[in-house]
Amino acid sequence: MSRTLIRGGLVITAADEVHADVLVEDEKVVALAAAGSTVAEGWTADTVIDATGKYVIPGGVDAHTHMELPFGGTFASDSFETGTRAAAWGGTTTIVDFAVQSVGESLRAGLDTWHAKAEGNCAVDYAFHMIVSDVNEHSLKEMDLLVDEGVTSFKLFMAYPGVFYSDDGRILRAMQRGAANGGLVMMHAENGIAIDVLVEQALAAGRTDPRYHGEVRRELLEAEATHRAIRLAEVAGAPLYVVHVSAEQAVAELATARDRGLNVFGETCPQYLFLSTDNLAEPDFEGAKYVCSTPLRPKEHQAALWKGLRTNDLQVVSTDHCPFCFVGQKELGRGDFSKIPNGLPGVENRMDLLHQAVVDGQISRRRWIEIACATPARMFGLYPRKGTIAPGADADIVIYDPGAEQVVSAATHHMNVDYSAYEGKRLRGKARTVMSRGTVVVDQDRYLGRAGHGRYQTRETCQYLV
Ligand code: DUC
Ligand code: ZN
Ligand code: ZN
Repeated sequence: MSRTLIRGGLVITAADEVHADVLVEDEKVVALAAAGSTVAEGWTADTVIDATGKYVIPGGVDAHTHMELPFGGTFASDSFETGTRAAAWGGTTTIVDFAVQSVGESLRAGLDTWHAKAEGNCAVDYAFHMIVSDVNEHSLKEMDLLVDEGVTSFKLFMAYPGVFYSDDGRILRAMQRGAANGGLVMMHAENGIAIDVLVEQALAAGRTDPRYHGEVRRELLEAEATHRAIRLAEVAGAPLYVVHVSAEQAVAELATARDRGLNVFGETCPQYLFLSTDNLAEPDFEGAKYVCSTPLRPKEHQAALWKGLRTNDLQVVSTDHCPFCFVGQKELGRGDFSKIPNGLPGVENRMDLLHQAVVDGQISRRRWIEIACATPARMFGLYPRKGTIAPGADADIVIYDPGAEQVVSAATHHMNVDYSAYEGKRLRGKARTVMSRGTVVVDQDRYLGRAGHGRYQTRETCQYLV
C-alpha cells in the first residue's frame, strides 16, 4: 500500500473551501483533516506533497471530447494518447468521449471501435457517450443494453443532414427509450435542414470565407432547435441535456424550461465564453481556426452565457475538444467554408480558462469546481468517484497554483494540433501537480504519466433527475 499526504492546501470542492490535509491510500482518498485539528498528527505517508499557498481541487471532468473523430473527410488530430496526455497537463483527469454509430452500423460496432481506439492508450480515465446516427428498432433496443453496461447517455443531432442527423420522429423515439431506460439524451440543437439551405445560398452568392459559417448557422436556428428538443423531451417524458449552447436565445429557452420544472440541462464551452465572431472574421483564412458548431457568436452573447452559469440555467462547461490542424485539415475548406472540418482544440485549456473567470469575478471558486468537475460527474453518473475530494473518491487531485502566470501558445501546449485558439492569452493559474487515481502524472512541468494508466469508467445514470 502507498500513502500520500497532501499538506497545507486550500481544498476546494463544489460544496466547501477548507484548509485541510488530504490522505491518499493507493488509488483513493481516505481522509481529510481540517488545518489545526489533531487528526492528521498521527498520519504517516510515503510521500508528502506540500500544497501551502495552493489550491487542492478535484481533477477536471471534461464530459465532451472527440478524440480521433472522423469528420469532413479527415480525423480529429488528437488520438486518445495525445489528447488525454494534454488533458492531464491541464488538470483534467477524466474525459467522456463520444463513440460514434455510423449509419447502417449497430451501436455495439461503434462502441467496440471506440474501445479499441482508447484501450491501453489513455493517460487519464475515460468513459463514453454514444452518438446515435441511425435510430431504428435494433439501435433502440441496443440503448437498453448500453445503459446496463454503463454507457448511459446518447447524443443525437438535429444538424448535419446525411451524416449524424435524426428527424423529429427518430428523436422522439430515442427520447422515449431514454425515458424508459434512464439514458440521458444529449442534443446538438441546430436546425440543420434550414442551415443547409442557407449554406447553399451563401456559397452560390460567393460568400465562401470562414465567417459565413457563423452567419448561416443563425442564432435563431439554434434557439428554434433548442425549443423543439425541449418540447420533444417533454412529450417523451425524458430528461434532456443540450450540448455546446452558444446563443443567448437558446439559453433563454433552457431557462424557461427549467422554470417550468423540466429536467432540462445545458452545457457551454470555453470557446463561446472567450471567443466570438471577431475570431471567425480574422483575415487570410485564419478564421477557419475558429470554425465549430454551434458556431462562435457575437461578443454580446457571452454575458448571457456567464449569467446562465451563475444562475444554474447552464450547469456544465465542457470543451467539445475536436482539434483539426490548420495546415492540411482546416485548409480543406479554402474557398468553401462548408468544407472546413468543424471543431476547436481545448481539452488542455478548460480548467485554466475557467480559473481566469474566477480571477475576473465571473464565477466563484466553488462554482468553478462545480461546473468543471462535480456537475459533469453527477450529470453523467460518475459522482462521487469523480468530481470531488472526499473519503472514498478516486484520488484524482490537482495541486493548483492560483498565482502562476502563463501565456497560452501552440508552441508550449501538448495537444496534437498546430495552433491554439487562445494564442497569446495571458492566464493566471496553473496545475502544478496532477494525480490520477493516486498516481502523479504531471509534476512541476514534467510529465510522469503513461499511456495505459487511464482506465475505462462505467457510469451510472444521471444523478440530477427530479
Ligand atoms: N461540433 C463540432 O464543432 N465538431 C464536431 C461535432 C460537432 O457537433
Ligand atoms: Zn455537436
Ligand atoms: Zn461535440
